[in-house]
Amino acid sequence: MSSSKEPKLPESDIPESVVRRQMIKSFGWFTLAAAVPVGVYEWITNSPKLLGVKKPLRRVLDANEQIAETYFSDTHLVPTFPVNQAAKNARVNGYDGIKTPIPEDWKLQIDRPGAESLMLTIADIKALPKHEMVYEFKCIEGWSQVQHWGGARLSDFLEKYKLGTKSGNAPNPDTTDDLFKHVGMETPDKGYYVGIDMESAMHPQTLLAYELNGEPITAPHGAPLRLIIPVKYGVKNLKRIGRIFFADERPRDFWTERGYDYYVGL
Ligand SMILES: Nc1nc2c(c(=O)[nH]1)N[C@H]1C(S)=C(S)[C@@H](COP(=O)(O)O)O[C@H]1N2
Ligand SMILES: [Mo]
Repeated sequence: MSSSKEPKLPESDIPESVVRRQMIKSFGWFTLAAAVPVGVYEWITNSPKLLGVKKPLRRVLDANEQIAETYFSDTHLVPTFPVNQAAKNARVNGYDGIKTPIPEDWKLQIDRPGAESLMLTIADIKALPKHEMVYEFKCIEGWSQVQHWGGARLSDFLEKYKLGTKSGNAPNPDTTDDLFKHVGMETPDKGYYVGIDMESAMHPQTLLAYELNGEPITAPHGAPLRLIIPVKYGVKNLKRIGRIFFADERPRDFWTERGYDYYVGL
């Protein structure tokens, strides 16, 4: 992975820790270990990002994996906050799949087995009921921030367009066999991709988000449309969605391929 071609996106207030992480990514582990003072070396060896999920967190994830196996069962809501507690400048983290300009002809491609792909516009998403949510966004690297997001519920979207089922009917709690087990999402350039278990996808706080702090999402935050999924760590909150598809097998997942737990639930 190279970050030498870091994009010149607006709002390029990249925090130092991100720069550090990008350095680690591009220099590689051994180069860095050989080149930096001991204190920094220790900081790195203590970093969950490089060593994978640390043990105590790991146990929580395993418990969550079991919960996540039961469809529609996990409707617990993450805590929400008054809007004035939201960060005015939301932190930016991660540019994989968004290093090029937003495609001018951007459409949301939805692949349905046995049917033609749907090609939707942002207006189609905005036509769904809008939900705003202020909650604590959590990155697995160890930072979190209270942020204010707006968009359509993914569950409303699946319902309206009759998606996520093998029958082509709207999802129905009484016929969970009909649901695909996973939702896959990827950026238009396929440079970043995630797989989400269907239960978490259907969670009422999971949004196809197009607003941050009441304004259209900016490019670094994933314009024109991104996933906001509070029951997962940041890694699953894919920015700039290009395509959505459904599968029983786990869709490929960018950070799982780099050593993270697949579910990374909170
Ligand atoms: N396309 C894309 N989406 C992404 C990432 C990325 O590198 N590329 N990084 C993820 C990670 S690790 C985090 S913490 C969040 C950060 O979202 P933000 O930049 O809006 O804070 O985006 C997630 N979604
Ligand atoms: Mo993250």
